[in-house]
Amino acid sequence: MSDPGGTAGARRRRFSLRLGEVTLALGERTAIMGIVNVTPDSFSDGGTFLDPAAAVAHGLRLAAEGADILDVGGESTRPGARPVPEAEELRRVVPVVRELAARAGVPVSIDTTKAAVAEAALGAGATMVNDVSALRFDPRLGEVAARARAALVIMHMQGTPGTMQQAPHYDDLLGEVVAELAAGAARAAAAGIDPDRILVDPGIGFGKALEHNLELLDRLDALAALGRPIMVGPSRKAFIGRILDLPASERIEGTIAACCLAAARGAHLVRVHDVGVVRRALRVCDAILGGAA
Ligand code: HH2
Repeated sequence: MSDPGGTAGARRRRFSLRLGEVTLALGERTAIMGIVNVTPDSFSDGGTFLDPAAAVAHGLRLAAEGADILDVGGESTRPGARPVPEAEELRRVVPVVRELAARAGVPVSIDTTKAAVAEAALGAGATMVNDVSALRFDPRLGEVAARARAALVIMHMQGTPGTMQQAPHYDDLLGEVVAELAAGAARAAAAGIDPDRILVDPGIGFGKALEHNLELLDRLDALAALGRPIMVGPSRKAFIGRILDLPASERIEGTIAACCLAAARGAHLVRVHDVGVVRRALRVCDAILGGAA
């Protein structure tokens, strides 16, 4: 599609992201990461996909609905969540990653903060690591991702899931988030990860009050200063529930609104539970923004 005003290029820089055998073009249209939570306690779908066969079927459905990447996680990071022992997390995610990597036809990401879990998942066919701690929790995780030549998502979180929502405070929200993401990207590069394989994420809901989440989404383009693709995960989160006074199961329209706004503010990749409806909404947004529908 033509871009007479050059606006789409100005809004979103183009990147190509290597994920194993697949090269994902980022920036032309908004890419989607579909969420596969193999957990009993995730905030919106805990327990639904704890059975490996149900998780695999769900992942295959999300891929058929248009997910560009599937993100498999075995530990909830919702506020106050209990840490999951490594052996249990391995037991939950590895069989699901193996099946999806073989059958889904799209790259698989592992959502973990633990090096041992990442290592096993990468061995089972994952090509991306989504670390909500930005390499703060497990010093070995960077090395593991580097050795496997995996892509790495560096996400911003103030504190830890156990305490992060108690009293989030920032003197300069955007400045602090950008600086901490830059520090995370530097840790990744020091661990040997190719800078071309790093993505950044402001961590919606991770040590953020309502007004912080709203400002981060509205000013997402500030993250472009980091020179890396921008990922964002607003899906069904509490800030939407606060605005609409609705439970997680009824936050789809709010999720779509947040994803469309994020795309217009420069997001390359959105991480969502409801892939089909978000895909359709983003096709319209991307057409308006001058990218491929
Ligand atoms: N949000 C969640 C988990 N992982 N990763 C990135 N990069 N960005 C996010 O915003 C993000 C994430 C929380 O959502 P969910 O996985 O649905 O819930 P839970 O952590 O309760 O399993």
